[in-house]
Amino acid sequence: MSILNGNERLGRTVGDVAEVAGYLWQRGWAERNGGNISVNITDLLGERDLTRPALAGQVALGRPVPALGGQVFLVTGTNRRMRYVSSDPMEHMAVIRVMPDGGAYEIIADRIVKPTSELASHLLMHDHLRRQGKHNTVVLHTHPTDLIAMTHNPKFLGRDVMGTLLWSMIPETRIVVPRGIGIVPYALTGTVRLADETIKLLDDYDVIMWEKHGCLAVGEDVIETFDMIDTLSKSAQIYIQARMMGFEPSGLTDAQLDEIRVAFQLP
Ligand code: 2HA
Ligand code: ZN
Repeated sequence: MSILNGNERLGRTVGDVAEVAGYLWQRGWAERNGGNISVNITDLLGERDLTRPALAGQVALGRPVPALGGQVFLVTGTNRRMRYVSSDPMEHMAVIRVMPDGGAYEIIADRIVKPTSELASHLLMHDHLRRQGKHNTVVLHTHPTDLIAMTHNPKFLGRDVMGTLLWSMIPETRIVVPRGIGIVPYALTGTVRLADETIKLLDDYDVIMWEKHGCLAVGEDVIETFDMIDTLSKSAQIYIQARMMGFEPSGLTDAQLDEIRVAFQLP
């Protein structure tokens, strides 16, 4: 029986993931199999689904994730295209359960879709967030063209430089991405090093840029994580268009940004 049968809350979450996967494709942020999404769905499942038998053997994790023992995740499948996740989500997503000791996982959904190549790093991030007591159940990684382009200029890679510049393009960005963006220096995709460098920034930021690669956001739902990246991209577009018109945009002043911070009770 399908894991979706009669589970309205899970059905809604899968629908949200499909909706966002479609946006990522339409935006041109998800070429081929670019990007991946993972959602902790444990709280959406009843006892029967939480304990349903595995479809295949356990797969060991290079680094254990002890805080995730018994937790169940919906994750995009390895080599699967976002454009097809959008049109047929459960054919292109895996449902996995972490073993009680956090040292391995098993696939438990109706058919064997193998999880994203970035699964180990997604799980390390979920493990960190859970140990911090955060309610962030979603990790979203995508390839926004405008934001990635900015990471090719060393002048934007200093601490809080890019985040502050993007805040200053439009008030909405200060409000929707109140903690700004962290920058992880270039590291090979899929590596524990990239995950570790990202985790170091997760206490301070909800959105993190991976230099010359992409963007990662964590949040309480997948729509919210998309909205943060979408808003940053809007700011990047304003910056780029001003530059294309031949001038450096003046940006909101520090006093104007501070006024927004106070008015909206932002951190
Ligand atoms: O899954 O985007 O970073 C494809 C990627 C790897
Ligand atoms: Zn990527």
